[in-house]
Amino acid sequence: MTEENSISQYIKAVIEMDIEMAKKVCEDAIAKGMHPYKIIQEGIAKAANIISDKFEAEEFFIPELIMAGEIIKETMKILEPQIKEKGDKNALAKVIIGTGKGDLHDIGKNVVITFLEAEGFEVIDLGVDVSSERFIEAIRAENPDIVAISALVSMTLPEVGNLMKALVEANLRKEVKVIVGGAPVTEEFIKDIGADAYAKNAMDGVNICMRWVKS
Ligand code: B12
Repeated sequence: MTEENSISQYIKAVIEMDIEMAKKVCEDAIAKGMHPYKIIQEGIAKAANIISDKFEAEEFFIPELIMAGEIIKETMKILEPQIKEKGDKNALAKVIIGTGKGDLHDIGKNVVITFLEAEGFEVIDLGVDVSSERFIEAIRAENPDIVAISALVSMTLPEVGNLMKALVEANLRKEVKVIVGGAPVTEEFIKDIGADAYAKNAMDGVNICMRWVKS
């Protein structure tokens, strides 16, 4: 099977909610040497978008969303050790990460964590539905270099704006770089709220963090 065939088979398995097939295709692709990032970027991301479109078109409902999430999580369990193995191991900097208030999506955040750790960052994960107060408390306690926020639902975006205001009020804005990711986030939004960067995927996000640390 070519890499492109494996990717299409993987997407098909997710859409058909066939968890065993998705895991098998993923394991076989890794065994044949495919880079785990290719499966995330071309397999998981495209499958998630197709699920998303079907959800919006009311062909799929919450149970399918939950099942797709489970399949993606199981796939990540196969990919995570591979990503960590391939990464650099230079101690870099400390990152505090969390999914913003009102948002329970954590798969994308966890992918970002895997990539950061693979590159040698120390990561403190605050989990999901993290309020500004909780971020501020953790920043005071942990003194990180970078704060990373994931936002998958539009209603969480104002909460990310609130966190930026809270950072200024707590006199912490100059102490940390702030990066935000997730489907509804845009460059314009980042400028509006005064964050430092937006990344459309985990790899771009980690590259930005590496540039910050090395400059
Ligand atoms: C799986 C899924 C779920 C699962 C989540 C399981 C889990 N543990 O995360 C469940 C079933 C729980 C769920 C629930 C809901 N969901 Co949902 N979900 C999805 C779906 C299909 C895939 C998300 C996913 O895991 N993608 C795969 C990962 C790998 O990609 P990713 O998250 O985008 O992350 C990548 C990048 O965005 C980026 N990134 C992400 N975060 C960060 C952070 C930083 C710092 C950086 C640098 C990069 C970065 O890097 C990641 C890797 O490259 C999306 C559709 C989509 N296209 O995103 C809808 C989607 C996000 N969900 C949606 C909705 C509406 C809901 C619900 C409100 C449904 C409901 N009526 O109950 C609830 C929300 C509950 C809540 N309060 O959060 C909407 C959001 C619409 C919007 N703009 O507001 C979407 C877009 C579907 C849709 N088209 O309607 N969902």
